[in-house]
Amino acid sequence: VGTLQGGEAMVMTTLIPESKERMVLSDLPVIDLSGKRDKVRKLMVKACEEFGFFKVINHGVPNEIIDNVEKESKEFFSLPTAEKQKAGPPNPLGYGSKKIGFNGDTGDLEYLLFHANPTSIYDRIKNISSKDSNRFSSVLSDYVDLMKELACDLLELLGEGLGLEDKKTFSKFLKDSQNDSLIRLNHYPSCDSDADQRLSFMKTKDDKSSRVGFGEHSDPQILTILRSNNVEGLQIQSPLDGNVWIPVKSDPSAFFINVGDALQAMTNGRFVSVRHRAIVTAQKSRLSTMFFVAPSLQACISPLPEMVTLENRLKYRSYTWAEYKKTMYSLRLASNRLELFKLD
Ligand code: GA4
Repeated sequence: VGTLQGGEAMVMTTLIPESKERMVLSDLPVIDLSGKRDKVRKLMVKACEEFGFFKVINHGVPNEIIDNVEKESKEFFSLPTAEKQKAGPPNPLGYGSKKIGFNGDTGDLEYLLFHANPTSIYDRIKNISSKDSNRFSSVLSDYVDLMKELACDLLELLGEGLGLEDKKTFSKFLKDSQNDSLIRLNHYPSCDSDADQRLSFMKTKDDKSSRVGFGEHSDPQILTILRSNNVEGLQIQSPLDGNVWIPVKSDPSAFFINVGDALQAMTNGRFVSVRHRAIVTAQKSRLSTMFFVAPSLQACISPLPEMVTLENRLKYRSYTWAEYKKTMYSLRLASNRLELFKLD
């Protein structure tokens, strides 16, 4: 993916033939945040409408903090299982391995999931004796602070880009001290385990031996900021054809942003909450960090009046974030939760 200076985004819609029948959309929007504000917000709105997904560069988050998070999470995941479990069972917050949610979903990963605030981070990791928990939690808290700042900027740019009367309409949810935002560290072990090696003689030429790290889903929150190490794995569902998965080239120096269900609802369907998944094919293990921007439990999510017109009638009913969470935890990972809030 090439990048242009000054807030240019390049949406290359080069179709690369994978086979005669299948075409793959290979490149996704890249937005240079050091560009002119007016241009940046227009490109962001376009990306959210077309893909529900974009990559940001020149984001201003210092490399040192990003590297610290990667180093600390690598160290954490290499600890003995009993130590990692001291972060608590995933109820849903805590340390989890293979199990996702409460309804039988599984994935080839282990993870840490916390509320994005210093006290809950520290409370979860303070008992991990073989790790300096003060350091681990301070690194994560620093990262969360920067993610909040970046998310506020992005949400305000989107508010402006949509021409909303109050540009803080979206960022207000995150500025609320009761916000339910989360931080998640995922570790996808590499694909070259002994078992894989032993099974390799059974593989056909077409079998690229990929495993599902985290199955397809959309994020329930407002916005997600993802960063991963230099290992591929993330795929987004093509907005043009639900059967096509677009591999996202890894870029450890960038952040990947995706629209969540709540932003789709508030924009009355103008922005799309993109379905995505993580695949494990690499010989190296993948580490990713996600910051999920969520409102407070009492917050009401409803289509903004500005987004409802005669041509684009009211699509979703209002809901509280608490109500949405209850619904999402009662369903499978791949369910289309927002459909249940759709008006006829
Ligand atoms: C998907 C996005 C976030 O990772 C997450 C996930 C959550 C979990 O792992 O506990 C969920 C999933 C996610 C959506 C449906 C429910 C809840 C697992 C699951 C089956 C933390 C989130 O908020 O929703």
